Amino acid sequence: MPDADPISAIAKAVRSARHVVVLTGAGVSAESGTPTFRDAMTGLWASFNPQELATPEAFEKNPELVTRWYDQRRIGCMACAPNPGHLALARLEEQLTARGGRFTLLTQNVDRLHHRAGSINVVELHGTIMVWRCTRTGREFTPPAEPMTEFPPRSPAGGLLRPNVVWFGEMLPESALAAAFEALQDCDLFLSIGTSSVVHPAASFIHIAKSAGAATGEINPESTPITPLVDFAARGKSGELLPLILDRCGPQAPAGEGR
Ligand code: BJW
Repeated sequence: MPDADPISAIAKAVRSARHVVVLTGAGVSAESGTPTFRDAMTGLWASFNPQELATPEAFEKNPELVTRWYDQRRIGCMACAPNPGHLALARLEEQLTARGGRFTLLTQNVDRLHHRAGSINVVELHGTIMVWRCTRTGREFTPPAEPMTEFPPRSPAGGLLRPNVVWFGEMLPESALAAAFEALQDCDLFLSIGTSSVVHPAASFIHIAKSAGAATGEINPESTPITPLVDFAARGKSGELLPLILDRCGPQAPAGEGR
């Protein structure tokens, strides 16, 4: 049953939690100017479906198109800065760990904005767009900050380079899944923030947290398939609501990019 004042209820739950697990999605980066996954197609890309481009089959069929799309998104992400939602999550981690608690940030985002905000214990479930890997050798590369000039890009070994992200039908990195399961089984508060909760396995994480006895909450302007399951549903933008939660959790460290 949703709480009448979900912001205060979430803040109260954070204050008393021993281990908070936060799952984030593209909505958390929306206020930084990066389009959400399902809103990503504008301009030249308007006629494409992101769900069709984010697949190994699309890359195999048209590596030039897929790598152009990812490189444009990579450059777009680098031009964005963490927003108050990212920064509030980093401060919450700092507060919780300072009092001997645990904070685990499971992110589906590939933009690295949580790292840039100063979050430390971040698990990248879907990889990152900032690292690319050779399809021939598996070797990873961090491309320079400028747009790529060759599509599809190639590694020095001559193999095609692809973004080090997880596409539909691919397994999540084993280490990320193991870290997520361990944290979910240990947590006493689970918050799902800025995700449509339609992509698995992340969309099922709430069930693991609930089985572990954790309280659960959601922050999103819209309701999602997990809304009926949560104890606290806060409707609104994470960049506005997370700073309010932080304010109600205790003294605030100075804001700014990084720590
Ligand atoms: C705001 C806001 C603001 C706006 N503040 N909020 C079980 C059942 C059914 C299917 C499956 C299943 N298990 C596996 C599958 C298949 C598949 C899947 O889930 N398909 C579904 C579509 C049905 N999953 C997989 O294939 C996964 N692999 C896997 O499970 O391997 C084993 C296996 C394979 C096959 C069969 C069975 C098992 C891999 C999933 C990889 C997802 N990869 C992507 C692309 C990454 C690279 C890239 O970015 O291009 O990850 S897809 C895309 O979706 C991306 C995102 O991380 C992910 C989630 O999206 P997200 O973050 O929720 O974004 P949006 O846009 O959907 O939502 C934004 C939300 O923000 C909205 O709710 C807004 O309201 C909100 N918002 N502004 C807060 N200011």
